[in-house]
Amino acid sequence: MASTTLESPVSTAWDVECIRRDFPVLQQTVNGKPLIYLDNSASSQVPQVVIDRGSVYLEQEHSNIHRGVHYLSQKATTAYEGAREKVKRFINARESRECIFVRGATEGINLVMYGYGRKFIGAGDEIIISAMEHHANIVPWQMLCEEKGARLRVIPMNDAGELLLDEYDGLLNERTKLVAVMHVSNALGTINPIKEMIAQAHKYGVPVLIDGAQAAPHMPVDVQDLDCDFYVFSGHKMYAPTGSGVVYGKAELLEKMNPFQGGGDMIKTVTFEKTTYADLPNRFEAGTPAIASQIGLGAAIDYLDSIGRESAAAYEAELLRYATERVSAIEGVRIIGTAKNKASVLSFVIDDIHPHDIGTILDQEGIAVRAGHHCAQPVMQRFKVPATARASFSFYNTKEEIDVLARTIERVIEIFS
Ligand code: 7TS
Repeated sequence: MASTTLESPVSTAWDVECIRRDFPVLQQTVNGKPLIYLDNSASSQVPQVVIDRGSVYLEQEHSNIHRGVHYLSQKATTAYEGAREKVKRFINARESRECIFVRGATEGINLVMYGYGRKFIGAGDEIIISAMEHHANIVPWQMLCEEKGARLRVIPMNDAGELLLDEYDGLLNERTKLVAVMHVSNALGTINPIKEMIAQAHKYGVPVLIDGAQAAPHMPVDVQDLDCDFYVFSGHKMYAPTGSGVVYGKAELLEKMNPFQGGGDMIKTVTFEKTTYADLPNRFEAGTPAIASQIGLGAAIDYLDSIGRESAAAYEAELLRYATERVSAIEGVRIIGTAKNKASVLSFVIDDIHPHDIGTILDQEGIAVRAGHHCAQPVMQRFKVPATARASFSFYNTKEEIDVLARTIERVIEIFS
């Protein structure tokens, strides 16, 4: 079984050993074993070029942005705004001012909740989310519903972890004021048909927010082609440092929204009587932002461009197919999330063994997976499991690592039998 898949044309075209050399963290051992890092959905690792870009900033450019006429401030501002240009190209936004820098997807969704939701959603209105959302795309909307007397509606899913689009159709109506759905599920791996879902919502004039935290690292994203109204993602899941992230919003919507936070850099004029706000994107970036992290995000985008996003995605698809084949063949293992269209996530449970025990034994072998509810408790409830073990892949993982994962899962079962 292994030999046929190892000879696939995609895997031979992708020089994974060369790619791995770009990531210093992967060169270490854990518990005396080579690190096998399969927790990429939580945070991916950072390549040397991104680390180096951060060092250059800290060694030669560190200064506050936008406010200074002096040399260093101008250098920092140029680098920070340069990163915004890279983000614009990365997601094909019309204009860079449509790309707001935030700390991550969570802050991005909260920004839209405060700025758009609190202004435009009221009593009796409805917000549609899906049954597979991360808590980051549930809780802010629940808070808004509670505050405003609005109602949260939930698109259900089938046993494979695919959204029921007929049900979605039935939920859309003249009371719907926003649809907020994830592009790719962090707990199940499902890739949702968001382009169709966005078009469907637009028939009712309803704007759509896409939580792209698990999509941006794994597939090309074109916000104009998708025609989404908002798209949010985190840098630390796409090879950049923590503290970086983006809210894309259509300019005409961002222009109408309330600011998220008040403070420096987001104003035009301030008197004690009245403040006027800055233009986009500054209006949504109060205070000193995570300058070093966002510059790192720009460097991570350059890195992804340099290795080829399409080839990386094809290699990751092959890894997922191989891992699914190997792990699902083990007796007693049940895969949670078997959608036809999936990306980079393999969640599983083993009869009578708690996922935390699986995670602990895997760790002893140097294998990093995540065990828990993955901030998606409703998904766990839907599949009637307390938690899952989750292996999540990146283009720097190998089939040999998946072989070690599969063998170690077999050992876990032996230990507990
Ligand atoms: N949305 C999705 C789909 C996510 O997977 C996550 C984080 C978030 C939002 C929140 O991102 P943050 O960067 O603001 O924290 N998901 C995970 C995970 O699956 N394991 O750890 C974090």
